[in-house]
Amino acid sequence: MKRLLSGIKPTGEVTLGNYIGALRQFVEMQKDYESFVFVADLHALTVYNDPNELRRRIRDIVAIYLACGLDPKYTTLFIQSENLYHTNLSWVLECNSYMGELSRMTQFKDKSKGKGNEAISCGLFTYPALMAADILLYDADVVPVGVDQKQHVELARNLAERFNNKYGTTFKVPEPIISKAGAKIYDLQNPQKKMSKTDNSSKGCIMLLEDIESAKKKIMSAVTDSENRIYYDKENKPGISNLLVIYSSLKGIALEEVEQVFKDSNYGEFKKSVAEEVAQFLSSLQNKYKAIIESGEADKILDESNEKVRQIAEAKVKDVFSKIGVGR
Ligand code: AQP
Repeated sequence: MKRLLSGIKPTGEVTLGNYIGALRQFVEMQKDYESFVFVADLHALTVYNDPNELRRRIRDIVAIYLACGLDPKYTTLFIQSENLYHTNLSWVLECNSYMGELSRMTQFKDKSKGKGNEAISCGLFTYPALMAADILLYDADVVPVGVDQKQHVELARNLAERFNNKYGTTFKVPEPIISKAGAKIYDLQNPQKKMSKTDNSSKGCIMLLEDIESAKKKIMSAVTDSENRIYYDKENKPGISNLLVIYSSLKGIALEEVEQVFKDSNYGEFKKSVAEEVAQFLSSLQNKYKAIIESGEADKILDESNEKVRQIAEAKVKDVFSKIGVGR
């Protein structure tokens, strides 16, 4: 069976964008792959986090994974920092990465824009090598991600090929999987910009654990255009197109079908339906999340996974160390 690997980093509260662009795919694909899904907590360290907040968000992501439908029967869930081999391999891959290619990473360019060198952590620059280690440690065949992460998976492919050429076949070369619809959910107030965890306080971002009434209000006040006709046109109608994608993803029906349903509706009616759909989705998810938090089942699941991921990663790092010549 082919392997799937992906994760979410706890830099803020998990958003509807994370769900539609990534998490939903993990759930849909888990029965067809041997799945590994983790909390990318070491990736959160590229910026400062309050340690208590960070710890709470890590636990929340595990509970959200389970509440969204990741099933430990099919998916091995784990926390990145609990398997130290990630950082071992990351160093080796960093030493095989070039300043030039890391400087071309769009996320690095975006996140460091306007900041002086003293304000940008080296981790922000090198974290794609850690992400490559996350993927290559497990010989992942596929990595489902939102479109913003595609470039990093491509770097992982390049690093795998480079290492294999230098030292002999060691790593599987992974494929990114980008969902056709919903690969990028946009900010509700600025539909040119990605809905992002780091903008959690904004009116443009819906969080999975957010108060339902507040989420509905955000949909109702989403920025649209003045045409008052509902159809998908990403260039000229980014706000309405974003709402169409959100509705179609949550409802599990094609965009064309959604356009048909709302062809005679006005924006007010359409937004109300989207708000209801989002509310229903969030309310069901939040009920499951609460039950999981109260049951304490997440810790048991993580403890059981740890030995499995450690064994896989240890074997890979030993192979790498032996090939590059470190140790005795
Ligand atoms: N708005 C989005 N639409 C579709 N997919 C998205 N993803 C993130 N935002 C959207 C996908 O979610 C997965 C996990 O994201 P991440 O934790 O690696 O962080 P990120 O890509 O940097 O996304 P965020 O949420 O915007 O975090 P911050 O604000 O910390 O940078 C990835 O597969 C991502 O593509």
